[in-house]
Order: sequence, then structure tokens, then C-alpha cells
Amino acid sequence: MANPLYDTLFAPHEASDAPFLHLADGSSISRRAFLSTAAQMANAMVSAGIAAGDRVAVHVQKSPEALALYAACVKAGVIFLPLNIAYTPPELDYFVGDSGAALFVCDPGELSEMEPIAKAHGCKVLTLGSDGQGSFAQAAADQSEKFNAVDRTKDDLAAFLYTSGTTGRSKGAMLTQENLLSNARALVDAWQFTPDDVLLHALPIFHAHGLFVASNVSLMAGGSMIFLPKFDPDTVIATLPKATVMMGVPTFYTRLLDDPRFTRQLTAHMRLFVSGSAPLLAETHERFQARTGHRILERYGMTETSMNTSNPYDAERRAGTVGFPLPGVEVRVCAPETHTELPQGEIGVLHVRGPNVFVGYWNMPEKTREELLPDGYFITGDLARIDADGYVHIVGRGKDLIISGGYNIYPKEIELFLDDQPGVSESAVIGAPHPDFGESVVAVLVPEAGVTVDLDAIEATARRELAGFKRPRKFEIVDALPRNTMGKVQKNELRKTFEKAFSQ
Ligand code: MLC
Ligand code: AMP
Repeated sequence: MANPLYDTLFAPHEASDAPFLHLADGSSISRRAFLSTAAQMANAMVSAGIAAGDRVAVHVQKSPEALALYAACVKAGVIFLPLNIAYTPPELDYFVGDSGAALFVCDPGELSEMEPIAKAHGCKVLTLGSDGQGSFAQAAADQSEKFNAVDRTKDDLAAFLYTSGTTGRSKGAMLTQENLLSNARALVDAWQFTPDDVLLHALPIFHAHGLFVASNVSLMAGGSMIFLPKFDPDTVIATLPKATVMMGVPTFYTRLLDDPRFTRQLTAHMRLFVSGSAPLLAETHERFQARTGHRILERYGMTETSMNTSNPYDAERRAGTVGFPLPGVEVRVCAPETHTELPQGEIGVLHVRGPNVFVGYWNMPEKTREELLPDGYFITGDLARIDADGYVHIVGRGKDLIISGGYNIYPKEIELFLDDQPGVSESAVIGAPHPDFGESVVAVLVPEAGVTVDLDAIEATARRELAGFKRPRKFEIVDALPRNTMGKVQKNELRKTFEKAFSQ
């Protein structure tokens, strides 16, 4: 009788009355209270006809209750499927349909729009608001605070995280209990987490970073979290004195560095700052150290693998690198076409193998076979080099991908959208350096002959159909796209032409 994920992350602290989540208003929630809510939610799901192995899609604002819903799913053996709150109804339509979710828990404000969409897929709908209210919360409030964790094995699925792809069609990465547990264990160890740690948590909890790195590590260590609804510099600066560790995407750190209140004195008591999800510029690294005296610890991961490598806690944190493979994780640098390992020091595609690597894409056996090799290695699509000391350098991407403020944007998806717009003959979407987001989206459009493209109309449609972070921030009109002799659009040339799009 076991549920390894529940037994490790949650059960050991079920009776603890010590603060677990510290909220921005100064109040706190104990693990006992948090897990009572989770048990009530698990009962509410069962009452709604949800069984172990079903998918529960979750599109809600970050709140303690949203995290309790994750705990409830683990307890009930239900597959947790969190979705970026920025997704629009047409995007959500795809995720609910593709995953075959049995229940969609959404924000009360979007119920009228989402109910018919979910119901068309035979999916039940309940609501959970940022204030912890809604029909799901109500259903849970009437339930018992006791719920016996449903038996699971370590190989049972715990979560689906959707990740976009070069075809423009999102893929549901299937993660097992062991994927999540092995990674949390490796990170607690590598970053020396203890029950005394207070993690400043300002990340969203619908992606690997905020959920499987930040929350799982803190849960496993038995620590507590300052649980903020979003990254807001004022609140981060106000609550930092009570934290010991902070995790963030590079944009968090550049925004903090732009704030004169972020000083050596403010951060003197901190044990650790971790960065990931996007490249941290060596310049940001050095500025951070000069300002605070701390060296940010950069690590590297993916939705499909959680964390793969990390700079060391106790040894040199080398700027511009993502450190060494975590214990139990193997990496190799390979030739793109043959998948054969390259001599040490050469640049190639990074492959990863270990207990952290997902088991495949939901309902996409071919895509799974393309990216998960028979010898267990996963092709990350990132270009890397391993230096003579063993530090991994991510030097670029073999995949056409833009990372804006830590969110991934696949140009193909935006190009498919743009090509459908009136007056657009064809399009190419590229990332250009952006001072706040690292990179941001530039849309290069070729109009149909003799037509003036109505950019306002395109922007209005984009607002309805695309999540905000994916929307192009700059449109450029050209007569033709640069192509090579094979007819392939030369994005490198476009990137060069528009590299200053956001620097004026
Ligand atoms: C918000 N906006 C963005 C954006 N975030 N635009 C581009 N890129 C982003 N990342 C837009 C909104 O659509 C809106 O546009 C406007 O900015 C204001 O919205 P906001 O919500 O107030 O923005 P803000 O709070 O400033 O958000 C920025 C941010 C946030 C950096 C704090 O994006 C964030 O928390 N990022 C973290 C992403 C993350 O957790 N990634 C982990 C992935 S897991 P408009 O037009 O409506 O005004 C992974 C694996 C790994 O990658 O290794 O970790
Ligand atoms: P996602 O698919 O959202 O999980 O994003 C994973 C991608 O983010 C990786 O394949 C990398 O391209 C990128 N990434 C994550 N961490 C880092 C890092 N520290 N440095 C460079 N790129 C990173």
C-alpha cells in the first residue's frame, strides 16, 4: 500500500502545525491545514466521478488552493495537468481535447466561455478562483478532511505538462512519480536544502520550474515557502528578508538589479539564488555578484526532463555554463543526424538520460520515438559543449524556439496563425534580443500583392487567439523572405536584420 510521491512529499508533515506557506499579507498556512484542504479536494474529485489515472486540467491563478489541488491529485492518483493562465479559449480547447481530461478546473471568470468548450469534449467543469473560492472549492468544503492516498507505483503517471513543438502542435509530456521524485531528491541534495529553508516562490506553478523544481524541492526538504501570486518587485523586496533561497528566471534577476532597493544589505542573509529556464547572461551574473556578493547558481532543465545539470553549490559557479549533470543523470553531446557521440569539447546536440527523463508524449508514439532513443537518451534539441573541466555550456538551439521571460514560444505556431490572417502571403517569426525578456517575438510579414496588411486587425485577432507572451511585439513588413537555394527561409539572416528591433 503505497503512493511514493505522496508518501515522500506530503505524508511526513501531515500533522505539522508549523507555517508551510507564508502569504504576502503576513498570514500563513500550516501543512496540516494545507493537506486537510487537499484531502477535501481529493474527496470532491472522487465525488465528481474522477478516478485514478484520469487527467484533471487546471487553468487557475496561483494560490495556496491551486497548490493544494496538485497535492489532491497526487493523493487521488489523478494525473495533474496544469495550464498556463495566459492561454486563450482556442488554445485551451486543444489541451482539453487532446488530453481527454475528465475534469477542467478553471477560473470563475472564464466559466461562461470555457464551459461549452470543455463540455464539447465530454469534460466536467468546476471553478477555483485566486481567492480560493468557486464551485470546486465549495464542493470540497463539504467533504471529509480524511482521504486515504490511492495506491500508486513509482512508474504511474503523475503529471502531463504540455510543451510546444517545431510543428506548431503542443505535446503532452507524460511524467511519472519517479521522474518527479528522483529529480526533487537530486536537487535537495545538490542545493543542500533543509527544513529551515524558506523559499521565496514568485514563479508560476503551471510549469516545471515553479512546480517540480521550486515546490517539490521545498516540500521534500520539509521547508516553507513565501508563496507570492506572481513576480512583483515590491513584494519580492519586502519579503526577501524572511527568505533563505530564491529561484527565478533571468528576467526576475535583471528586474531586481534595475531596482536600487535591491542591495548587498537586503540580500546579505540569503543562502542561495538559483536561475534557470532561459540563459542567464554572463553580464547579469557578474552584475549580480558585484551588487550583492552572491553568485547565482545556474541550472538547466526542460519540461520533458525536469532538471538535468546544475552548477555546484560548493565549488565554482561558472558564468555562461549550466554546470555538471545531476547525480543519476547522464549527458552526451552528439552529431545531429547520426546521434553518435562527438569528441569532448565539440559542439553538438545535447542528449540526456536518467530517472528524470519522461516516458513519452501522450498519444504521439512517432514523436516520442523521434526524440526518445532506444538506448534511453532524450534528444533535447539544445546545442551544447562540455569544457575540459566537465561544465556543460548551452551554446544555442538546434530547434527553432524563442524563450521570452522564461516562456517557450515555437515560431511555427505563430507563423501558422499569421499565415491565416487576411492580406498575409507568408510570414517568418524570429526572436530578437530584448532588455527585459531576454528575447521577444518579431513577426516578419510578406503581404499579398497590392495589399496593405491591417496590423491593428491582426493584433486584435492575436489578442483573442494567442496567449499574451506569444504575441509578436514587433511587426516588420518585407517584400520577400530571404531563402536559400533549397527554398528554406533563412532565419539567421532575418535575426541579423532585425537584431536591434527592441534596442531603440
Ligand atoms: C508576461 N508577458 C510577457 C511575458 N510575461 N510577454 C513576453 N514574455 C513573457 N514572459 C506580457 C503579458 O502578456 C502582458 O502583455 C504583459 O506582459 C504584462 O503581463 P504580466 O503578467 O503583468 O507580466 P509580468 O508579471 O511582468 O510577467 C513577466 C514575468 C513572467 C517574467 C514575471 O513572464 C514570469 O513569471 N515568467 C516565468 C516563466 C516560467 O516560470 N518559466 C518556466 C518554464 S519551465 P499585454 O500585451 O497583455 O500587456 C522550463 C524548464 C526549466 O522552462 O528549465 O525551468
Ligand atoms: P521548456 O520546454 O519550457 O521546459 O524549456 C526548456 C528549454 O529552456 C531548454 O531546452 C533550453 O533551451 C532552455 N533552458 C532552460 N534552462 C536553461 C539555461 N539555464 N540556459 C539556457 N537555456 C535553458
